[in-house]
Amino acid sequence: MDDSPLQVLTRPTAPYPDQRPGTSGLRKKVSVFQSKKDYLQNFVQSIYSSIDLLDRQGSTMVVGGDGRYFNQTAIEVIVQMAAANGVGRLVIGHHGIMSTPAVSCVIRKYKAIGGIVLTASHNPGGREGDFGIKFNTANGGAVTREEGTGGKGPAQDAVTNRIFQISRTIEEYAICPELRVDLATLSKQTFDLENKFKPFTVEIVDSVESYANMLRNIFDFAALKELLSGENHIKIQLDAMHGVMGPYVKRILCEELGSPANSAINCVPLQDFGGQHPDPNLTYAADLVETMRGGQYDFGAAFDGDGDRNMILGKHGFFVNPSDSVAVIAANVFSIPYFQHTGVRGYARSMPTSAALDNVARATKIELYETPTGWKFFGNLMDAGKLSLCGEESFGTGADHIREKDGLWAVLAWLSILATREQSVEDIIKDHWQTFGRNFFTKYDYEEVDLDAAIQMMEDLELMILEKAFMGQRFAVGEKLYQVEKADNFEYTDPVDGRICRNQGLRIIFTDGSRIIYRLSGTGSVGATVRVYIDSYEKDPDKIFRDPQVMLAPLVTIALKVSQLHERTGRSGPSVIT
Ligand code: G16
Repeated sequence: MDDSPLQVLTRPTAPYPDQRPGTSGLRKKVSVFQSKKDYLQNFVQSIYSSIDLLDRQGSTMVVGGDGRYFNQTAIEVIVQMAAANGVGRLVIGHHGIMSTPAVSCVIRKYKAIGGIVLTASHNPGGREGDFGIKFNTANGGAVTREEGTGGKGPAQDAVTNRIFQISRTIEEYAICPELRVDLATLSKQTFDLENKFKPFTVEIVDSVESYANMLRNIFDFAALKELLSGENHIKIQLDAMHGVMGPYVKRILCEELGSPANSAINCVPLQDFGGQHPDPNLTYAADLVETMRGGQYDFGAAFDGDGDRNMILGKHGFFVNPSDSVAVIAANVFSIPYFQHTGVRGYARSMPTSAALDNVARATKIELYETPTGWKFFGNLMDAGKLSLCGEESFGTGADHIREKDGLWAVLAWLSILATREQSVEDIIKDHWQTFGRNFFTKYDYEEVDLDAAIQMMEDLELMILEKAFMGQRFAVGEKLYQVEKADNFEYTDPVDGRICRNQGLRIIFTDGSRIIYRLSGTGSVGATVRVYIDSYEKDPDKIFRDPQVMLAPLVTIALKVSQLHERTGRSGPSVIT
């Protein structure tokens, strides 16, 4: 290593108006980061500047990404700017790769002041794809969009607002342009800088090991090993979709728990995810669904690009709806040793997620929180000791062991339940519906819709459903009759800090409890993604096994009619149906 101290430079820059973080960080096309001068540098400087200099100086931060195109380039810049901004130590994943849950785990393990995660999650990667960057705070959780806040209280100080405000007025950034870091070697690298700060250290770590160690303390690995490689072992198929999860799946499921090597597929992280959407749903993980239909495997799962999402499948491709998944884990919570030790403090789901979890909470007399979309709302509750287990319809499931949703945790939770109950996935779900009733759920996603048309539709829809006359309105479709009981724009008062979050989704709730919800996604990068969620409860044993699309067809008809979604957006159908 060169002994001469590295130069620290301050470079002039000009602000961009569009660096407001969305539901989960700043997500844009790679070309935006590449073609707009200092676009990345501006945002990274805004992150560092949002942290008090006193807290930043000599601090530890974590950096990792899902390995997508531009990951390495961005890490080089982040490292050079960390050194110039007084950060004392960076802990970085080997080759710059670290799953989102592992970043959360490593931030907590190293007691870092935060971390930078480079991912656009389930959005496609590659030169033509998306890139993303988000900041996680010391609790290991992401900071996200603070839309619709009440304007009073802690929201004004929220980190995300600070980052955005700084990005709008930024004039310069600090960087050590000559600093070169070796991401390929597990090592500790020290750099002397020609400024007042102490030497700057970079540690390249094996994040798989830290993460695996955490899981060993949550689950009964001996029981899981018996399930996966014992005498009566089950056969599983896990699809890492060429995202970050490959090395984690290989090490934990195959090497440690003994599942055969061919039970894990697409395990080599690729910069473009093999040209696919690394999104674990029925549309984008269709190959896995097809394989599972063959009946050769008892259990299947897929992960997204950064490993926080999961999709669970049973034999013959039996689909576990994510809203049901968290409810089933809740009903079987004591199959997981972690919860035996900690007990269960509370459950939570995002508002559009079906109310399946509510049924378990009610039956077990455990508090249930209904939050806006965005994992950070769960993090607040967890930090306050109010929440143990939570989930979202968007294929996110997790617990208070970290502050991100956790795909592999969800898989091990399910495998723990299979090991305890010695039943198939399908039987477990069907038993669950028989016990608690079933919340039929579907989601229609309309991706890359014209932004203005989508915003106008939402505005008009809001005006209409908030009219007094809409209340009590009846809708008849075939034999079914629905009457509106309540319609609003969902508003959340955080029970921890009293913060009010408004405009979190338009809801139409009918007298039988069925719901239609409309939201604009905060994670897309092109135009708008309109999401329509439908949830309807059924406890009649003769009906609970029916096809959700058939059961929910009347509500879908109403949802499209009320919003005029197709007419307003020029679409004839959704891009993805869950
Ligand atoms: C993020 C958030 C989730 C949210 C999801 C979808 O997940 O962490 O809480 O449910 O986006 O958000 P939207 O409906 O606004 O697109 P991820 O996996 O994309 O980071």
